[in-house]
Amino acid sequence: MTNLKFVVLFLLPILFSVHVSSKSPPVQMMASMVKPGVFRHVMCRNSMYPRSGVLRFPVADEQVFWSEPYAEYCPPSYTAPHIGGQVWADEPLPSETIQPKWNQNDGQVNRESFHGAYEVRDGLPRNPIGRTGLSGRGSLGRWGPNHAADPIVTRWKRDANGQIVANAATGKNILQMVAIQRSDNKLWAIPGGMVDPGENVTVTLKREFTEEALNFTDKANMVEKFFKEGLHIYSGYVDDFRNTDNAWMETTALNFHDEDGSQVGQLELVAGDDASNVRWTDVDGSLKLHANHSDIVRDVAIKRGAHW
Ligand code: RP5
Repeated sequence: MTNLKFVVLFLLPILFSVHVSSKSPPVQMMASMVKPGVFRHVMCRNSMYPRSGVLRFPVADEQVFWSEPYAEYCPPSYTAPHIGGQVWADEPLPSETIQPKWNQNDGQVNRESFHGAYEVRDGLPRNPIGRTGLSGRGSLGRWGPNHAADPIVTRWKRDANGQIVANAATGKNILQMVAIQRSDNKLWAIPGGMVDPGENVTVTLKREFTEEALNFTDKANMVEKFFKEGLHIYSGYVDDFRNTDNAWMETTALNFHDEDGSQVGQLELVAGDDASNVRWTDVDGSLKLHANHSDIVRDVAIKRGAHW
């Protein structure tokens, strides 16, 4: 066999298969890393800002990072009128009298980002990921990071006999999670919510789940006990459709797992607060959720050795 024939028949197929299996991770895998300078947000670009007639200034993938020159960049400024005067919202900025303490705890308000110190330009904090096509606060209450907490409550999928169900292709057991349907964008999501000023994240996780997925159940003791042991999944930026150049969502996500399905796995789910629906949902790679919640859930599946 000539050298050329050897290369064509044997070496090229091997090289090609290696190339295919070691290709760069798909976009959704990148999303879970959410590293400034690497991750480019998607949900908060090139769209109409929710519940407004304000169109974001166009930002292409290669124009996201602040380090990339974009001389024509001229985003409209928008802060939703309904947040004015709310106790959960900051005062308008820039201001000659008000000076928030950026990048630290400002009284009861946590203005620290999980991604390190963010820049402050002309008196306003700058989105650590990059351009969103909109300045101002949009409908977010805080300038800079708006901290949320996301509880991913899971159990194993079981058949009518109570046996755990595995996926036929991967052989791995299938997880189910509690998902709510958000009333604002109608997307299914982890039942998370905002951390109140001075509130411990562990309290937010429990409170939001009880409000949105149980509609204030009378099983408070059981929920209290169940939420004692959480597995940390993610802390960082959320690719939320409300983000702007000066205000953005960050979250702390923990997984609470009902191994034998005897605790929260037994409770009747009732949608409450700003959730219009709630249900147990099978966890797998086809799951489409609000913001980058699917990436967070994928990490739960990986950590639990479950099917994805
Ligand atoms: C997402 O929005 C967070 O991950 C969290 O799930 C949620 C918090 O906002 P609200 O549901 O309180 O509007 O970005």
